[in-house]
Amino acid sequence: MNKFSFSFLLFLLLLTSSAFAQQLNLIQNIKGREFTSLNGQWNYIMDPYEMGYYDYRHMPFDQSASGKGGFYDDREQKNKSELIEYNFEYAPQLVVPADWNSQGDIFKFYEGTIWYRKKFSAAPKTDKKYLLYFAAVNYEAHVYLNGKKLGVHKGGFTPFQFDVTGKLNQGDNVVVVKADNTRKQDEVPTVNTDWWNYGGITRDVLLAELPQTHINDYKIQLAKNNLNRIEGYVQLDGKDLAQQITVSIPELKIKTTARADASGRVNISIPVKKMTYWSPENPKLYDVVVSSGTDEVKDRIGFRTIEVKGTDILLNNKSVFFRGISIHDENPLLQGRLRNRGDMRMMLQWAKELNCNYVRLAHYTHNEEMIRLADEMGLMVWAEVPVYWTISWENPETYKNAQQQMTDMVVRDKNRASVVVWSIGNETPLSEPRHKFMGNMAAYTRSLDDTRLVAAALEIHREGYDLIVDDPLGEKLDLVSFNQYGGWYWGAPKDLPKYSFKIKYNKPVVITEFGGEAVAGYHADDETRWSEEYQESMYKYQLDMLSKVGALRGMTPWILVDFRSPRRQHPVYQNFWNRKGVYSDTGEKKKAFFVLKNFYDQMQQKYK
Ligand code: GCB
Repeated sequence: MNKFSFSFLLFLLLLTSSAFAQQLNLIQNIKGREFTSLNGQWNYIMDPYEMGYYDYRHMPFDQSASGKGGFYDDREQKNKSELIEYNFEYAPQLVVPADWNSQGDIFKFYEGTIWYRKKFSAAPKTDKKYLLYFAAVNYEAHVYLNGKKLGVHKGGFTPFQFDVTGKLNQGDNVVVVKADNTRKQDEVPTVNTDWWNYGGITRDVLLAELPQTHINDYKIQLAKNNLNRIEGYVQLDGKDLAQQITVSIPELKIKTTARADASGRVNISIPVKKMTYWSPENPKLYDVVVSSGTDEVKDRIGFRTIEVKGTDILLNNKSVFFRGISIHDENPLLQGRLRNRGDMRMMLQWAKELNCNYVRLAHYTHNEEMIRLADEMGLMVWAEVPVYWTISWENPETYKNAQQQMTDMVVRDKNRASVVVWSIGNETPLSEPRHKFMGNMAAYTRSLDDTRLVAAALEIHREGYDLIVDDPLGEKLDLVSFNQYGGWYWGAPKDLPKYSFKIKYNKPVVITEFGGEAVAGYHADDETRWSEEYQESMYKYQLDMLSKVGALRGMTPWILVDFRSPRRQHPVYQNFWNRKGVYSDTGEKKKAFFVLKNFYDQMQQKYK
């Protein structure tokens, strides 16, 4: 090992341990705790010049000697001569959780800072601990409680929290959030994406009340490839750590008790004889109760194994075919992010109508509620981080950020049976720095969770009629997954059957994307772009071509529903919509829907 690679390894190790510290902090199953919701109407100030953050010399107020002067002071004029150039009390309101873009034309293309303010009442008790929890804010959030800064979080799709014990007033409190969705090259995602950059407090804001020593985290899942053993851990947080901890699953007559070690941790290993395993056909969830001397948390957990053997994917030891579809976190009817369980159920129900047993939640971490619904409704999930296209491969901060987003996703969703694949990224271009970055991401993700598959959406290259998959990253992944747009970005649909795949790896092939655009209700012959007939025939030829891949074990065509993207400019057909949905933006099924459903019906019979 040369000096450079040794120091790089050391650097990675350091990153890993700091990420792990964070991992231990993020609370598991926030909605299973005592909490007050801070959702609802928040006053807001749109601040494109960030005058609420910087003084006229462009120095941040919150880094000045007094720490005061910013909008987070939430001041009001007290006498007739006082000058204050903002006022939250008279400011208009935005709904939380929700992106701002879908709440008025003025916000549609807005990228920058919006300040949010919420007043709430609290009655903090001296023997309790309090967490202020944000399920997601896009992209950079500065959070202030009663005029004092709690901290900053970057990353638009993962949760974060602050310990506010001792910081809450009896009675009136005020929380101010500076949400900034400015795109930047070195961030994750980077400046260039094919989706709408929805800004704001897009997911729940909760104030949790916990016992001083509480159950902070737990993993209760089947051991790797073992249908007969539940394995995992429970982690306490607080001062009084050496407590008795009990994990019980009443329906299975399981009850196991052990004392936590000095760090508050108990590893669990429970043999199981007879249980109903979770599957899309029977998405069985068990009530699980974790209790300690001072705390108790209830959850609903499914148990299943997932593994790869040769070119097969085995769910509970049985070969499966992933009948999937890709989904963005967007409700086309609102033209905004999914806001609640109703929105999410609609999307997953549409996938079920297509006879899916699997969804790819692209291209970033979706709402925890979405994953919980997938658990309930019986849909396996590919979960992804926004390492998308050409991010800054050589910037260590960018790597750290990507790794942190993976940590937070795995920490949050590790008890969800539906999640079977962790995806480390999408369509990342080949280069040495990228191989290093992505290779490290793959190894890191496995170190966080060895019970699920690790994958990425790769690209192909073409030589004549050969479609070649030989990305070196493929060696480090469990699935051969790639996007290919034959019949849309290259090749005529009817020529697709002439192509054949040359795949270097002997692993299950799960195609992450193919597709093409169609405007619902526009009918023409099958060579006319944008028509439903074009998309329909392209799907037919694609499926003919793909059926010849012996190792084909699934796919998630692009995409369930038309979605909004600033990159899609055609004034007649697109108008800022990417029209590759098999459903239109109003939920109409296009002709391609039926081609795909028919194929999935056949696959369901074949893999019975
Ligand atoms: C892709 C991307 C996806 C785009 C899609 C398209 O390969 O992964 O995010 O939206 O192509 O429509 O071009």
